[in-house]
Amino acid sequence: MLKLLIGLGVLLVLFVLFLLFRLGGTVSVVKGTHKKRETSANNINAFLLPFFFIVGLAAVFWYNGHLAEHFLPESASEHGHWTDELFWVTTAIISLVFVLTNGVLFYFAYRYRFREGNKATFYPENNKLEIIWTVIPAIVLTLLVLAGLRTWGKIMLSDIPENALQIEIKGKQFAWEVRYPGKDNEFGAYDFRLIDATNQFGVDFLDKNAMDDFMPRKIYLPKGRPVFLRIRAVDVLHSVFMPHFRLKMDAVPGMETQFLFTPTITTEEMRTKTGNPEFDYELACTEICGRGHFAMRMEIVVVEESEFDKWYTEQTPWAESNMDYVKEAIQKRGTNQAGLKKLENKKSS
Ligand SMILES: [Cu+2]
Repeated sequence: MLKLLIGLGVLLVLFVLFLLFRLGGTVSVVKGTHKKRETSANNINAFLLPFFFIVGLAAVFWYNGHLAEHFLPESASEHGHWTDELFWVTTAIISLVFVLTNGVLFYFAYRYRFREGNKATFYPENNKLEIIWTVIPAIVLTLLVLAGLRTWGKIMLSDIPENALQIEIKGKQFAWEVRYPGKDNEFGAYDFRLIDATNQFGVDFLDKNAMDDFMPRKIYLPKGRPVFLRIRAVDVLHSVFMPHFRLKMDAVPGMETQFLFTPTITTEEMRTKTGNPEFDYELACTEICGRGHFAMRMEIVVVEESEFDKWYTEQTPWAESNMDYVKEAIQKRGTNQAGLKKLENKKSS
């Protein structure tokens, strides 16, 4: 309803302006001034230029103010604050320059509108002005790019800390799967040729490190501890997107990508912060990867480190809950006596 009213209002304003324009023409004919080259239409148009600029700008700021409630909440990762800061500094500079330059542009169109007897000044060049508006943007842009590069380096090139939790994320049409390395903190080897309906990760059970790997339905993360993601895809390009952590990294078939970050706010804390008791972090796919793309969502739960450790030890290794499959796989392809023994012990205990 409101939209309809606004639409009608805009139409009405346009209609009134049109009438004024026609009226101006008629009056000038009656007055006998229509021979003059400076008409009221010229003045109205000159006035409308800055008028629409101001109205349009006000509407943009008003609309953006209303959009703010859809913005992401405070970053839940350490590096997210750096990228947010970069984003807002850049946006502020761009907005300021946009308002200034366009303000001048529309004001000049009004100020120097055609008037009877006015004569244009011949002004072919001004080197000083040219230098100023080349050098200042060059310096500002260089500083912005350097700041961006520094931040990128800090996020992407830092060493993986000893205590980092390693998680493997695999994208496929159309689901995410995650693998934790288990108690030994070492992932078992994998081979894409071993992928089948049961063994979705293609884990190689001839590797003893594979025996305690587990694949939960949700991603659990410890607050305050670095997390190292190892990202893979099996079919097409997918993209690991965790907006609340300001994290995005493509999942590429045949090539492992990675991301190191530190969660700083637990799910519970974020629920309090956002005032939304149903808030959940999520992993989504940002690559339009096919028909079921929308289904690529996985919940992320951030908990305090002690709670995380408890959860971690409670998880059942995949090999344990798929014992028959693993035994068969091992017998078919070779030996992993240590692994088999471990499984047997589990069974008898
Ligand atoms: Cu996808």
